[in-house]
Amino acid sequence: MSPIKIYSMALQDRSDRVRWLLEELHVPYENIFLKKKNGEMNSPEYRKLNPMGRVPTINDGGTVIHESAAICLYLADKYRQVKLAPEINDPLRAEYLQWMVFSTATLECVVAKMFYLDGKTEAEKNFELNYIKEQCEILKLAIEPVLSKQDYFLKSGFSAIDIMMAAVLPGAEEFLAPAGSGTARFLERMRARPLAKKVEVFA
Ligand SMILES: N[C@@H](CCC(=O)N[C@@H](CS)C(=O)NCC(=O)O)C(=O)O
Repeated sequence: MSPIKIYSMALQDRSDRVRWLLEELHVPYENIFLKKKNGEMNSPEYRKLNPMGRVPTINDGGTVIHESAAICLYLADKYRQVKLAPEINDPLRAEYLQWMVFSTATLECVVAKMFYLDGKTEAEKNFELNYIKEQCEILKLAIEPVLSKQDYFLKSGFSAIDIMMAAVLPGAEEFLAPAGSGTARFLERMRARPLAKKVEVFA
């Protein structure tokens, strides 16, 4: 069986969570780094895999998927013997799906705004930062009660959700994970995981 191909620009784009999950699942993969400057994101061959010219995309023996959360849902289910996803009939499955979708659809939508502050005037930056801070206070209402009472998002233990969340949260860590919070302790725990270090998720 040929290894799963991961298309990305670098180790630290949104492919980080896919690579980390594959490591935790002990599944071989091949990195294909696209050079944006050379137009490789927009080549006709790549557009066939991802019509938007974005990353990550995986090709698993002809099964092609983009959207990092969908990729992680697919992989954790496909290799379910490793138990990084609750089974379909497990009562925790609903919570699992909720957090997996939350990680990109709700959390990353806010966190990603931190990456677009460059080039803005001071006034625009302050306006934007106030908005992000306000939104993070709302996000914390969902996240912090969970992480202040348990080590992982699911009470059953480490799962694919923790990978998704740990890959996204650091982008707005100052607002989402103040010192002493359950979220800060969670990130510390995730940063210590050998396979996260191996694939340089937190570099
Ligand atoms: N929601 C998508 C977002 C994908 C996305 O926007 N990826 C960025 C890189 S992290 C990208 O490809 N940007 C296009 C570019 O930089 O040209 C996911 O989670 O996979």
